[in-house]
Amino acid sequence: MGWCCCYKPTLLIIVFTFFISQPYAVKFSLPFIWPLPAKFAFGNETLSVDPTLSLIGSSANSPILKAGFDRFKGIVFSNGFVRTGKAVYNVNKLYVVVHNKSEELQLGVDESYNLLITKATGSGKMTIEANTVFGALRGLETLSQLCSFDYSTKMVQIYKAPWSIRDKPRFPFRGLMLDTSRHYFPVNVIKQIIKSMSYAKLNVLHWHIIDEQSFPLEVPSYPNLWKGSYSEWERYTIEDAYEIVNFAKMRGINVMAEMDVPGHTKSWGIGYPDVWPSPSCKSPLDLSKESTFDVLSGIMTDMRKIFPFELFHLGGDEVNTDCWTNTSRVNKWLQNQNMTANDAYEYFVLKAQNIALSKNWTPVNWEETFNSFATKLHPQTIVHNWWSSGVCPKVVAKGLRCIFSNQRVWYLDHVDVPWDVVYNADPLEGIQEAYEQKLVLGGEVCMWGEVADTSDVQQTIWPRAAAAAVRRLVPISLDNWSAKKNKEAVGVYKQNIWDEIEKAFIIGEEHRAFVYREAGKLH
Ligand code: CP6
Repeated sequence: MGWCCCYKPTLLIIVFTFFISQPYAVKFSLPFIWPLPAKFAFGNETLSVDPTLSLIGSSANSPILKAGFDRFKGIVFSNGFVRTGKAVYNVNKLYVVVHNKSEELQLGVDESYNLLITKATGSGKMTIEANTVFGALRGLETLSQLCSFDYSTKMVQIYKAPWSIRDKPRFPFRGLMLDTSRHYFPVNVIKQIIKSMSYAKLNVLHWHIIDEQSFPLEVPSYPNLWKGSYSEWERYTIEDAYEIVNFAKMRGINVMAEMDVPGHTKSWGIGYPDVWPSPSCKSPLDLSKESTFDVLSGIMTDMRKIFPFELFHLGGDEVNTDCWTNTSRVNKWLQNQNMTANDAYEYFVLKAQNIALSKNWTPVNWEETFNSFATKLHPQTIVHNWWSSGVCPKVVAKGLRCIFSNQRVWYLDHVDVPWDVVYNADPLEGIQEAYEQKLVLGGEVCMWGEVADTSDVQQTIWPRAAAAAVRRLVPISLDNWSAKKNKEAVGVYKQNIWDEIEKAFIIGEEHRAFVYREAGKLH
């Protein structure tokens, strides 16, 4: 006999009702905004929000803002209850002021906003003031997290009003890396991931498109490259890529594409075997042929049309040069050039950098390039830490910019890294000087794809990616909110995320069934 039989059902109902009618925000004295804004103040009033809430202000005709507002309403009023004749609401207008009309999304775009929720601002008006439309989107995200549906009044309410919030991110680069080479993710799953990122105010999707295992992207200049995809149903067309970039931009998220060279490239040779040093030794790319660099240049020319973000990731990690020294033709070339294997690695990376620079891109490279030939890297290079601790302090000491992704704390594929460890990491660790701290653009959590597919990728990313997103706020040493309290707050945020996790799972399963069905036809 279970323990609950000892209790009268009425008692259970009373306890249950108490829980439902006491929203979290009332029970705890914490604003459940995730990540917490830079500055905020609140009162003790409850305001109700009209389901016919309208967007007003001179920026109300910006398509990005309008779409953002529609998404906001979809989330906040998702319960299906509509305005009734009798109900009186405290707030029926959202006034948005955007000072700068440019809607170009680049690194360092102003994402700050002020959010004011008070009866005193007019007749039931809320105000978001931002310098750019992307700041206004961040304000909408914060506002949506302050709205909750109250089951007793059947109204969407804002507790603890009036609210005054002034927010701006601590870092211009707050990334999530997705690897679509080890496992293919359908476009709609990538969109789910992008949606989830917007809830945590992450602003860069680092798309590790290609690797050894598969080459899923269409490249018109070299149309056989995507022969290296897993199947014709596990590919991204140019249109798919545009769609992803645009979907992200509507949410204030940049897409940083990666072409990881010269290692991690075996899949290139399925369409163009000439890029392999030999049919039995397939990576790194054959640097002895000029045609190899024509392929690089062709890929970059085509990608440049799709990816407007000024940063382009050239990889450069884990290069094993054995195929160069062990292939006699390539080895002979090295000797003629008077190059050691390390010289050759440097030669390749710098040549790839120059191609990227000629296409008006800022090169990003994994840390091995810095560890091997720091002073030779182009001064605009952004070094991406992953392997060891203390890399960013060395990078900024040399005057270069850095992105923090220490694998011990921010590699999401390491499923044994717990929430607290992700939460407590800080990109500025070990860097004291303000002018050096400025060179750390931010951080990125990495979701490597060997061990995750559509059925579990979202569950592996969240909620730990949201824990890293908190570092947009303050360094841990100045954090007024204990990790424990913030953990309670993540529960609210997870409701949004769970929806997207579930959708991504269903889309993935449908796509898998589709691929099996289509592939079945072939046999
Ligand atoms: N693929 C690529 C990977 C990794 C890297 N680059 C990787 C290495 C070690 C770990 C996790 C991921 N799978 N292209 C390193 C940047 Cl532990």
